[in-house]
Amino acid sequence: MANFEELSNAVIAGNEAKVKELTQKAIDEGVEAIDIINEGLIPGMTVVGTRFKAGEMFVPEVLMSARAMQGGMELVKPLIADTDMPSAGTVVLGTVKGDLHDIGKNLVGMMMESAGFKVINMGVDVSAEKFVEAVKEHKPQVVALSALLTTTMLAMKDVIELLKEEGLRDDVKVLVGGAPVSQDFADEIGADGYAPDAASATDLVKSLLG
Ligand code: B12
Repeated sequence: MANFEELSNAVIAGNEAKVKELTQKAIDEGVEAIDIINEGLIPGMTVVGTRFKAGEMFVPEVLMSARAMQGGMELVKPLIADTDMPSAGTVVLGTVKGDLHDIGKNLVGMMMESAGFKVINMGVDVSAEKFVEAVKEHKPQVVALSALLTTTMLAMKDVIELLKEEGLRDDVKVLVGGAPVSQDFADEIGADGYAPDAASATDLVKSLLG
């Protein structure tokens, strides 16, 4: 009988070796890959999100948990047919043009992946044109934009404007974040949502997609 709680705890502790060991053990015991994900890995990461939001866990620990979770995911993923993968939706994520900060953006991506979203991580210094291309190619439900500079946050507006010009604005929810960004700014540029941290960002995506 698989011990899902022990697996969750190993994710929370950020212990990648332990997560891999317990995941492999569960696989060997014949536990369904989907159950390992839904009952072991994701609940662990959910606790991490809650603790991070409450200020009880910090960025380095969250990164370790996310890495541990991904270690487990790598073992189970090949066992699941693509169509069976629980996908909550697709998110195109990137840091806007002119901006090279990616630590927070990657954290947002990892949390969203941990919550079951497919994340297309476009990297840094991504132009509005590239975001639009990605929307055409991947047909995501959400476009998530990150900016850490007061000078580059304006590029978020460019992405929204270009989505409008291309007639794609109504197909996606646009989410913005990063240290200088606020709810007021999000409203001003016509974004659908703003979140102050990675855990809230994941909650927001879930609620936007209802
Ligand atoms: C690390 C860092 C760098 C690193 C980046 C490395 C990397 N790979 O990311 C390096 C050294 C490269 C760098 C360069 C520069 N930096 Co710098 N940098 C920082 C620093 C210290 C930390 C940023 C960080 O990673 N924080 C930790 C993460 C986890 O937090 P976060 O990014 O805020 O992300 C969280 C939330 O904002 C949110 N979030 C983030 N993205 C998104 C997206 C969505 C959709 C949502 C919903 C939420 C969300 O969730 C995240 C997790 O909870 C900040 C200071 C600070 N306190 O922010 C300065 C800071 C951002 N940098 C600054 C500056 C000025 C620069 C430079 C211009 C410096 C220079 N003169 O060359 C260059 C610019 C380069 C460029 N073109 O981008 C200034 C910006 C000032 C301003 N108001 O514009 C800051 C504020 C420092 C300061 N006080 O002066 N920097």
